[in-house]
Amino acid sequence: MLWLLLLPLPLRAFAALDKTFGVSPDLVAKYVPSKSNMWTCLDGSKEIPWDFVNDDSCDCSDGSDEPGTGACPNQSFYCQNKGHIGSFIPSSRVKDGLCEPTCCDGSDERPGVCKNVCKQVGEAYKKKFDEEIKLRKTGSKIRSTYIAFAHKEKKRLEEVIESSGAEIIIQEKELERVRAIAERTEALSAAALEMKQQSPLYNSLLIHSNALKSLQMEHQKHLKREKELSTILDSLRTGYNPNYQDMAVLEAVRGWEEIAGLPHINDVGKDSVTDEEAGVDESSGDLQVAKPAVEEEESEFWTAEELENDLDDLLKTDYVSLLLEHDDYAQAPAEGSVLFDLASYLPDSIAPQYEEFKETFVSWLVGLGIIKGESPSSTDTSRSRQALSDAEVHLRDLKKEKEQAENDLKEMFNVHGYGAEGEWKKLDGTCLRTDVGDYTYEVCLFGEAKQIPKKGGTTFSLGKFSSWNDSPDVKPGDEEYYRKQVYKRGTRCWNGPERNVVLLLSCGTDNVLDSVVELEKCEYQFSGTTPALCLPLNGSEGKGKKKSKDEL
Ligand SMILES: [Ca+2]
Ligand SMILES: [Ca+2]
Repeated sequence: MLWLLLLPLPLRAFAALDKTFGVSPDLVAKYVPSKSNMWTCLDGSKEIPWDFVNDDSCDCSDGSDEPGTGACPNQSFYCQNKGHIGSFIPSSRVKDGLCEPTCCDGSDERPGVCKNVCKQVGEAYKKKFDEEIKLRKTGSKIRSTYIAFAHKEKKRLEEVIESSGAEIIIQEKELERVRAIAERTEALSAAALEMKQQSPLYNSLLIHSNALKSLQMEHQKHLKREKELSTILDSLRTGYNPNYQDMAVLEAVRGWEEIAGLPHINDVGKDSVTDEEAGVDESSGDLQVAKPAVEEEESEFWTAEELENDLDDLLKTDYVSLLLEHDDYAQAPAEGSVLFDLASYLPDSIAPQYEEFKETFVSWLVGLGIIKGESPSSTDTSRSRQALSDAEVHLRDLKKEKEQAENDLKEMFNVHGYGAEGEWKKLDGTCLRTDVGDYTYEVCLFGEAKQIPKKGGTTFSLGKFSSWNDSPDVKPGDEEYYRKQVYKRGTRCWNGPERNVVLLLSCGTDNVLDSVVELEKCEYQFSGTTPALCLPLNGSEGKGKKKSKDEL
């Protein structure tokens, strides 16, 4: 009797609509009536007559009774799109009078309203899909060479780490040994130097030097005094009153004029004298003092000018170095010296051992009275010091090399670095360029992005590599993660922020930069392609595509 109450059925408009119309393929099996011709809403909340399904009136609270009409809110409608791939649209777009582009079969509207274009759409899609497959095939082959490169590089780095590690151990021992030699040699030399300084020649040289320094000081004092005196005499000469007939004054003036080579003050201005005095230096300060009579040795003596300019340098001589130099010089041809020069005849490889051995050997010879007690010369000191600093530099270089290799290796198969498969390592430092307007834009992967003016001018840094896709909703290591690189901290814009770049990448057979746009002031977006993003077709992505193709 109850069903009689529900009789005003004929009012329902789409009674003829297929019950599975608009049902997603994986739910079709659930759209069958019960024996009593009833149907249960998908959420199990209610049982309704089978006729109520797709009757354009919402009966189930979950809306599942209206898959093919827009009667229930927030539902999905499935277009079968035969000849292409099925798709879902919001049920509100069903029979709204507009042809939904994703429903190429036109099933979202009444028959005859929208044309079925699935054949054309499907063909175009297939063509594009095949092209993509081809691109991916070629690209992934290149990508696999990148991965191979990373493995080779990994092996190389491991070898570097191992060999430099072993070398470091050896070099550390070597450094210890060389340092000990250097310290011993230096200690010996200090004692030897003290002895050398007892040399009468050295002591005499110091006395000469001191005497010369004193003489220079005295000389300067006298020059100053002479200058003051000449000033006094000059003013006497020009200022005295001849009318007083003071013979003492006149004599002084005459005497001064003679020494200084000046004309008599009373004759100045008279023609007769000027010729005679013309060549004379009038500057009384620069006196030509009587020259020494030792003519034959004149060339060896210093001129006043040399005394003035060069004496200081001479007095600055490092007498200790001079002493050591002299010692080497004097020692060279002397008896027993072949011992000290032997090192220069030895191959470099055994020279250090020789140096070490020499001390012992010499002490034996001294002990046996065969040679006089001598000590290594300054060349020994500088040589052992050089060996020490060479060893230090070598060790530092080895450590640097090892550290660099370790860091590179760490980044190699790192999702944050060169990718889990190392596929990006090959591109480290690869520079991509493109011209836009008056500029060439360049990005060196994992390096720096630049804006280079074509007609000359300042090149701006647009930022240095900072990270892969830094959006919080992208998981490091996902394909999406590697589709974006961020370059930050470029040259600051005038009155603005630092320039930065977002590089968007997609699969392509070449590493190229396709476009550059300035999204906002100083914010650049570069787009390009790279084989590093062409995942192999048998990967998860390839399977997904195949599946959708099977659905055709
Ligand atoms: Ca209904
Ligand atoms: Ca529509």
